[in-house]
Amino acid sequence: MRDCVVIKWGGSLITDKEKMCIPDMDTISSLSVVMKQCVDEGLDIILVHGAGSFGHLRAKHWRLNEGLLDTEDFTNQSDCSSQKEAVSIVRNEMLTLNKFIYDSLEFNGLKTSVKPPHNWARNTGSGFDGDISKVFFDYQDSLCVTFGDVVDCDGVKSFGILSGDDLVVRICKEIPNVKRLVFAIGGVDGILRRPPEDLKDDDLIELWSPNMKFEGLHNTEIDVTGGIGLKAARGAEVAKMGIEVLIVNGSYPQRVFDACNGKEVLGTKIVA
Ligand code: IP8
Repeated sequence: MRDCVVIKWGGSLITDKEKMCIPDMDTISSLSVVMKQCVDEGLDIILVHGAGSFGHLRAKHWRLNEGLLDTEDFTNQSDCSSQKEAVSIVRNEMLTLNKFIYDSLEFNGLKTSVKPPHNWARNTGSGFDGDISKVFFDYQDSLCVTFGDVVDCDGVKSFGILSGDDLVVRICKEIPNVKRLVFAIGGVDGILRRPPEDLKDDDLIELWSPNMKFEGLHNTEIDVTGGIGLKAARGAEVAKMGIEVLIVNGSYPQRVFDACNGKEVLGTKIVA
């Protein structure tokens, strides 16, 4: 059996996070080349991508992470006037972002199989309901891709945001041959001791375990999910299962390749 690597492309890496729905095509193309090289090296790859400016900005405006709210306290947007409309627009935005990624992977010769979570997952957090082994049945024949999404939820909540960081935990748990999990993130080399703006030379934490503190950057103005803190916590859950977990700067294709292939690389290794 080939080794399987689960990789998360962070939303801030693959989109322009300040401007609504603009992909970073250069980064998407260079990461797609790396995925092809990894498959050629003999790895099964499952790709999970974040939302960046395709999901977070509108989801934040309509507080979709809080579920259906009994309040009129929203400002209408020119193309959206209710939370329910926002749910379907954000789902479409995620499909649009995914199509850029799908096209780029296929262009590089990868047979790609897309699994939009709103079609198969329910509820949020890493304990969400969804049959991973059934949905990802073809991961050994195709490069399977899924992404953070708005999913239906039980009860009055009605819907919520399922982060790609939660999806990776369950994929690592339920796909039998996962050897490592790689978070390719934007703008930083890994987990930093202090926020990037106050950074000193030796502030990259090369080995991180949950008892270590750090002042992670989480842009709550923009993000409806958990930023680097959620990645660290979910990474630790996965490391506990005996799977290698790395966070690397996704703007350096060689680092992403080395991380996926278990070579020494600049970044943060997470241990349980
Ligand atoms: O960027 C968020 O997914 P993430 C999904 O992986 C939406 O946390 C729709 C905001």
